[in-house]
Amino acid sequence: MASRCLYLFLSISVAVSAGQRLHSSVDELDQVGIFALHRGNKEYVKLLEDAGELLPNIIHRSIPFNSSLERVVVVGDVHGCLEELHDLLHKVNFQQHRDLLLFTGDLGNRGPYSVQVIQEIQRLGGISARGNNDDAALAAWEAYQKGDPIPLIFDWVKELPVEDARWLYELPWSVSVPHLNLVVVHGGLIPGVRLERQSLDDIYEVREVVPLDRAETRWRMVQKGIEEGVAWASIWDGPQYVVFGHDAKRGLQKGMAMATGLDSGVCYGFKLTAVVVDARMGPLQMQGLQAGNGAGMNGNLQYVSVDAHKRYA
Ligand SMILES: [Mn+2]
Repeated sequence: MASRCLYLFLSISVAVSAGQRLHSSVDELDQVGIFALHRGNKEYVKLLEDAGELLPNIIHRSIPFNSSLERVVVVGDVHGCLEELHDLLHKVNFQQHRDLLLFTGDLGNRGPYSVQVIQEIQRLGGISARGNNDDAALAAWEAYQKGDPIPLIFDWVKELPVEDARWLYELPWSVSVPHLNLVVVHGGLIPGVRLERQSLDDIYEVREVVPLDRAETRWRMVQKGIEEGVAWASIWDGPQYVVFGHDAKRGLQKGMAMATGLDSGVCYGFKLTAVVVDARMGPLQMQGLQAGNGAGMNGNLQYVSVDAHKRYA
């Protein structure tokens, strides 16, 4: 009964309509049963039918200009590593009154403090893009509310209070800071496609793309495990500067024209990384044809990393 009320509550409080047909794909790095499959998956579609379409009110969030904003601090995939998040925020001297705090998503799973990370980000006023693991955690949370079994990796969602689950439901697929020409997503963007026309699955899933035509003007996400492609960020030329996560295998990706990859694998015992953008130096733009050194771009990007305390996964 309680969970029925909860579903009603959620379906009323969350606006419907992505205006986009979602297709299915599987993240082979997340071998956790049906919860690694998301909105295109039949099981999940059933859940959506039961609960209404659980899309956030705002799919692409945009942060308005604020003259007191001095820096944007974008943190890579935290994966439940709360201690390292504290270390990193201390190292960048995060100050809530002047810094905008953004995250590339995948806040929980693998590390030891998933619930606490989700609560700490809210306490700090942080805003996260939605990761595939965040979406899968929501599916697990829903299943648990219904009394269905959930995979061990999602055991932490049993401790996730409803207000924190609601916050997760509202995670947007992208967070933009238009006056800095900056957009934060979890996976990436398909080159040549406007942000609002991107498939929602692609945004939190893509790592590699393949060309759709010989001239390489149009691209799509690879079929994972079937074909090989190139890192989408290596051919992304804007218009926005994209900061993303989701690619711990490649690790920190800098030096590209218009994108930075921040997943430096903290839960695997490597590093947690942030990029600090000086908000007073104007929009992030390519520096003519010589672009390609993201670190030097306008001099307004600074990378800061801390070591993992241990290997968690
Ligand atoms: Mn991911």
